[in-house]
Amino acid sequence: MLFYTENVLKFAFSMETTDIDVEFPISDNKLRFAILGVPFDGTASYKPGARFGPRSIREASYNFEGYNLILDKNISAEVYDFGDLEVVHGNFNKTCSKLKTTISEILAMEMVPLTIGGDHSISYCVLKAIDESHGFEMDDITIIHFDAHMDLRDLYIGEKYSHATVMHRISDLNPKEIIQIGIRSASMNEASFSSKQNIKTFKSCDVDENIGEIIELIEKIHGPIYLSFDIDVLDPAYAPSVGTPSSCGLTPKQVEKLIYSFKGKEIVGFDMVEVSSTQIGDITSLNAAKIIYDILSLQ
Ligand SMILES: [Mn+2]
Repeated sequence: MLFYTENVLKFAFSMETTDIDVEFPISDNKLRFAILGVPFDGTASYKPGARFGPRSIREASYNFEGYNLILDKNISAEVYDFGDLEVVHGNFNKTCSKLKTTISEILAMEMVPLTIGGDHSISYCVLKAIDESHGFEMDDITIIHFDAHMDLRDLYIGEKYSHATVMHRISDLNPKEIIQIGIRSASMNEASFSSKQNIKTFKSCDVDENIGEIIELIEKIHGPIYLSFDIDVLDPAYAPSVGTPSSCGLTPKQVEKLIYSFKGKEIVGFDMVEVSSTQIGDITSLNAAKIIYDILSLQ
């Protein structure tokens, strides 16, 4: 794994940030992606270490080849890796404020933010920036949330902002719809909040039994989509290095099928969170990098 290590601070296939032309509007309507690492794990409730996620996912990304054999196309997405946000360790509010500012700048350049966490709390800050930007109305946006957990608590140990409350905070922003996929762990209060808010939930076993129904639903979505991807949606066999592992999860092949069903959809933001690997060649980072690679391959 020593190849390409000179580029270890940029995701594979990233272009030089000095090449971005921010003065002129995009001529061909092609999406431009901005990768931003957010090495913050201040709200981790079980295993900390998600601060190492951005670095280990980027490292694992150099494993992939430019030709996507399954989709029969070369990766051609215009993607720029801006490196990592300067976070304030242990301070969610200050980190969130810096993250919102940076995401707003990315949106002002008409780029799609592709955020690599970090613990899941950061997704709220990205969506809050999208909510406050001029280009989007939150009530047009469908949130697709891949996770083992609902993350719908109102408070977690008295805290409003946490990786365990993030989807409740996002629900407070009143998006068009929230769809959760791969869930297998929740409190009874979260489950009743979910039904009260009309959140669509597909449990891990629903993916096993009827993945076709979920793919059909995704294909029918109109309008902008924000995708929040907690890597613990995968079974710990495929993603052991996560903040809060949960058994009986999805396989990488199921996730691949679900991700490919987003082809042609308007993705306005994506985040990959909760990878806490510190080892080169780690399976969790490899699977996380593969999902980002697939998202880029769809363009
Ligand atoms: Mn989770």
